[in-house]
Order: sequence, then structure tokens, then C-alpha cells
Amino acid sequence: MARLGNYQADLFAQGRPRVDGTAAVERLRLDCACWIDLGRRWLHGGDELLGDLAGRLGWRSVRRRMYGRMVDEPRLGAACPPGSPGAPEVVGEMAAALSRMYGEAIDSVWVNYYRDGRDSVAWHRDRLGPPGSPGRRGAHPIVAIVSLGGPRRFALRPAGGGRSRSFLLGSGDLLVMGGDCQRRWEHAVPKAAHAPPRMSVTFRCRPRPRTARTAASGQGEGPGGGGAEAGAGLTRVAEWPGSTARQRC
Ligand SMILES: O=C(O)CCC(=O)C(=O)O
Repeated sequence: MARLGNYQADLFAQGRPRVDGTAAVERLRLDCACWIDLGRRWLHGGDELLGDLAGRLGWRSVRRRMYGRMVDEPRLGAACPPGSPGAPEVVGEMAAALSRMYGEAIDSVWVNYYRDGRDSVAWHRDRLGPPGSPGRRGAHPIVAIVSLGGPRRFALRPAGGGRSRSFLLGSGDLLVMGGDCQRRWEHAVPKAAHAPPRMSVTFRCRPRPRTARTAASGQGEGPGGGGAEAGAGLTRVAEWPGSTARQRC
């Protein structure tokens, strides 16, 4: 089991991991085309799951293309496809809950492991697929992150620079990036002076072409977009101070 050191977890992060279908999920509009959903304490037992995944998954360091060259990421990673021998059942439950919320099949589950504050990920956007793929033609991929273990800052900024905003994600918190986030915004987990182990379980829906109808209604983009079924419905929609959400793109 990964050692969480003297990090003071609350009881909520202990015990059998399970999705809390009643957790409030709030949507924040970043600009005219992009949003994030934030569900605090969406997963019970986050610390327990971190310990389990630390022992179960085949961790490796990952090389990634950044700023035009290949670099070693200062963190570990492992695939965790639901239903595979290494994946705990709750990973499948999380994927199913997210599928219901966003009306999209989850195509991949990947776990990042930040062993301490030296591990991080620099500003980046998630890949939208090869040239000519739906992601490059305007489809909006959903990227959902469930944070486990010690708290870490998750930062966002407009692609190419601008004022950054950040959220402290605690064990069991859900953050979902949607709309045109992977084209118009960058995200990062900065280094920290001291940080207990943390993992992010990331769920991705491959971008699919949007029809004129779904684009107009926002369908397929979550509880607020009209395409979602029950699950954790959006409890509030807000605009970030200074966002251009009211302007047309
Ligand atoms: O660990 C996180 O919260 C961010 C993960 C991330 O940015 C990524 O894997 O692309």
C-alpha cells in the first residue's frame, strides 16, 4: 500500500470505494465554448482505492511529446481498462456512472501516479486524435478526472497563455473538462513543496463527430446539455469571474 505519510485524510476517503450518486456536481463555464464540472466528494474511499491501485497496476514512466520534443513525464502511469484483471470493480462503476452522466461510452481509463510533490504534469492539452479524425473537426471530447489521495492543485489557463485558475482537488473529487476545452484551454498539475501521494483516474471519451442537432442543443455533453440520464445531475451552473461565457465564439 502506498504510504500517505502524515497526510490527514478524512473518514470519507476511507472504507470501501464507491460512487456517491447523490454528490452535487457544479458546472463552471470557462468561456463561450468550454466548461468544467466539479463534483466534490463524488467517490467515497479514495485513499483506499489509491492504496489498492498502487499495488495492483503495472506502473511505468511515460514519454510524451511536449513543445515539439519527447520528454519523460515526472510521474508514473498505468492503463486500467474496466473489467481487466488488474482493475478493481469500482473503476467499472465510475466509468458506468460517467457514461450515464455524459451520454457517452468511456473509451479509455488511465491512472496517473504523483508519488510526491516533485511529480507533476506541465501545461498541455489532451490529444484530439490524428489529423482528419473527428477530434480535429470540431467534436468535443469529455475528459473526466477522479482524484485520489493527497490534495493537489489542478490548474487551467487559456491555450497560449493568459490568467490561470486552479482548484485544489481532494480525495474523491471529480473534475470533468468538456466543450472545446481540449482545444481552447490547457491544464497542468504543478509541482508542490510537500505533497502526499496522489493519483488521478482519468476517463476519456473519444471525440465523435457532432451533428448539427447535438451541437445546437449541447446534447451528449452532460446533465446540463439535455443528453444525460439520471446519475448525479448538475446542481448549479455558474460562470467563472472574467469568463467570456456570455459572448459568442
Ligand atoms: O492528474 C491530473 O489531475 C491531470 C491529468 C492530466 O492532465 C492528464 O493526464 O492529461
